[in-house]
Amino acid sequence: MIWRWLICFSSFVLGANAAAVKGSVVLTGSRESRVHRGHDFSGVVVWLEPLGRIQNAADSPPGHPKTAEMLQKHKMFVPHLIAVPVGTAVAFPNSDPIFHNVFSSFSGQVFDIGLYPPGTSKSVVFRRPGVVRVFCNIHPAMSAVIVVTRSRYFAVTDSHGNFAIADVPAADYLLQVFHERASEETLGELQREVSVGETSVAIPELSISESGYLALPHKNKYGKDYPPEGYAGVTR
Ligand SMILES: [Cu+2]
Repeated sequence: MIWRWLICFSSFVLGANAAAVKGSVVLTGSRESRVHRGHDFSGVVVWLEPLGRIQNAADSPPGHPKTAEMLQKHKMFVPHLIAVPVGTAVAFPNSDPIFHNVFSSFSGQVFDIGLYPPGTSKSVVFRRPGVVRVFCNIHPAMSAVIVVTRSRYFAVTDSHGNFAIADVPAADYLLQVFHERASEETLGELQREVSVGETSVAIPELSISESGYLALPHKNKYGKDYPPEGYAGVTR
């Protein structure tokens, strides 16, 4: 009995009973030309939430790096979207010759790391799973999304819409999807259970509609409209 347990444990630690989960995403009904003309299907997050007894082990694998980076460059966050597991410290280096700020007032995680000068960086640790929309209090056009997943088994689609989650331990999972320009209802319908064994799993193509999406202006960190440029000494 002890030997059987040891073999099972070793298999998990060494990743013997693990496989890749792959698939692709298609975006439809988009108003963005890079999507409907350029067929750029990047930026969709796909992740696997373990179901059942493997959950704790799969959520806390040894040696997993818990840092990530989102640059501030040319008055943009680069990349616009990242996905990280819970507990990750995300650094926001300021690569511009001007001051920037990073804040979020959305439910995923509320924070404000203040104004900081060119060539410096500040970090935030994301301790709760959820979708965190990130802004700069000076530049209203700056926005980004950080998807904090409960599980480490996630991927973000490339420009072709392809994703691949490597080394997923054999178990049953709930596949979940996030796309910035899709409704919660649309994303909810894409959820499905996935059983992972010793061979790769191919997920049937995921079609995500952007129809009905409207980008709304956000407020500054005080919950108010951004002052117009030039007003009260505001320069951007
Ligand atoms: Cu800024």
